[in-house]
Formats: sequence, C-alpha cells, structure tokens
Amino acid sequence: MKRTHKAVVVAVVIGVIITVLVGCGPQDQGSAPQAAEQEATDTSQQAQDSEQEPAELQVVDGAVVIEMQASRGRNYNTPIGLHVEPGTTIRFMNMSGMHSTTAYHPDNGRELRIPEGAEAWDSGMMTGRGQSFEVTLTVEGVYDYYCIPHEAMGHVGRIIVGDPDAAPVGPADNLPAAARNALPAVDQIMAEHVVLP
Ligand SMILES: [Cu+2]
Repeated sequence: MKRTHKAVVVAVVIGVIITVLVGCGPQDQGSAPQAAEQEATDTSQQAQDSEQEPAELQVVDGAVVIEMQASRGRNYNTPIGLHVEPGTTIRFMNMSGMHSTTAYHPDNGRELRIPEGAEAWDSGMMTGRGQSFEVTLTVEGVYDYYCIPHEAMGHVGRIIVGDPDAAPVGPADNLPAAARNALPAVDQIMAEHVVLP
C-alpha cells in the first residue's frame, strides 16, 4: 500500500513538471501570429495603392481639404501626402470615426517633425462628421502629423510646403512601425503633389 501511494505521488509530481514545461513553450512564440497579421495588412495596402487613379487637389473656399476617414477597420487621411505653396490653408475634415490632426512637435510631447519656427497644431478629438480644423502653413519644409488614437495603426500624414530642402525631416525611426511605413516619401510627394493612402 505504501509503495502504491508513493508511486501515485511521483506520478503527480512528474505530471505537474510536464504541464509547466509544455505551458512555457507556446508563450515564448506569442509574437509570431502578430507578425503574420502585419504582413497581411501590408499586402492589402499595396493592392489598393496600385488601383488608385491619379489624385486631384480638393479645394473648398480657398482651403485644401484633407479628409479623415474610418472605413473597414482602417483609419486614414485622403490625401496622405500633399505638396502645397507657402501660405496655403489646409482644412482637415472629419468624414467618419474619431480622429485628431496633431503635429509632431515638442508642444504636443513628441519629437520635432515640422520645420523649426513653424507653429505646432493639435485639433483635439474630432468626433462629428463634417467637423473641421484649419491650419495655414507659411514656413517652407516638411510637416509630419498624426492622429492621436490611431497613430500606432498608421494614421499619419505628410505635407510639404514649398521647398522640402528648406526644412528636411529626419528619419522616422522613433515612430511606431505602421506610422513610419505609412508616411509617403518626400520624392513621391514632390513627383505627384497629391498622394492617396
Ligand atoms: Cu485617426
């Protein structure tokens, strides 16, 4: 009887050890499915890009319009890249979802990604359809901005005012990967002037 009891205890202890060891395995590889999801998103993004027609500037009451959209789990601005002349007023127009337009600037707690001497902006949360926020950009150079709730999902944009070399923007290494990947290259914006997401 005693031997049987010991055997049961040993079996239970071995069982616990095996459970612990097996339990650790899958946790170590927890990041793999996320990477696969990210790739799938990137591929569908590229497919959409190739279907886009040449974009035109939308001007309303003298202001160049950038529409802020939420559609099918994506949050984005149309256009995402824009080249305008100094003194142009940009009207950010909320079309769906909840967004902000916020300059990468120390005033907003972020690194400087607009020309030195240019005024920072932050719309705060825009919740209603048709709600808008305007900025007039006078200092030449490259302006990067983001949407506070969706930056990590790649909801960002880039505006070039006049000559990009007047105030070039540094590498986007410190931004979330999706934001970094979504920003159109300066060369592409200068070639196309209006870049769709
Ligand atoms: Cu957003």
